[in-house]
Amino acid sequence: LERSDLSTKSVNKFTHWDLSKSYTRNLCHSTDEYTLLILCWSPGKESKIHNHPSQSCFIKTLRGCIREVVYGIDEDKDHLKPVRTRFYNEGQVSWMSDSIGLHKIGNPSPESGSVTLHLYTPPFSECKVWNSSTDNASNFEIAKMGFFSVMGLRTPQLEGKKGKFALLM
Ligand code: 2CO
Ligand code: FE2
Repeated sequence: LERSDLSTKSVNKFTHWDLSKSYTRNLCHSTDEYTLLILCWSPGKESKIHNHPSQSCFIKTLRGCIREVVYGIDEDKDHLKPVRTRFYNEGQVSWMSDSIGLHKIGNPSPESGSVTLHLYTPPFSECKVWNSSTDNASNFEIAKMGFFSVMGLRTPQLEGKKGKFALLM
């Protein structure tokens, strides 16, 4: 992923923006073994805290900057606690899995959008999402992973739903 050098044209096909959301999830490719997504982050917005029921999640920042806050679960006190914060600039790759903890990702720039490439092995269709307004570790919902676009085409019917399913973005 670090060595990959994607052309602007190939990335632009998958960049779709919706400034009413923190980010959009755009599916590029998926097999039984892995899935490739491009996420477009609105200025100054961030995801909710979530997990990754996958062995590995690699994230490469393609444009702009991304801030990641990793959380651990304090089992005794049943609350989430921030463990570290890292910034990833263009070209940098991060790795995440449930063995590390939970995280939230955001775009620290108040002016510009950011674009990230995500490689998940194996793919997952649901994850846990925590309520940002509390640090209670039990206060999570199961979110369905929505897709704002698939193979470059808008897919309104596949976007995350409200109600029973928490909205990750
Ligand atoms: N995991 C989130 C998602 O797939 C994005 S944050 O990077 O792991 O929507
Ligand atoms: Fe994530």
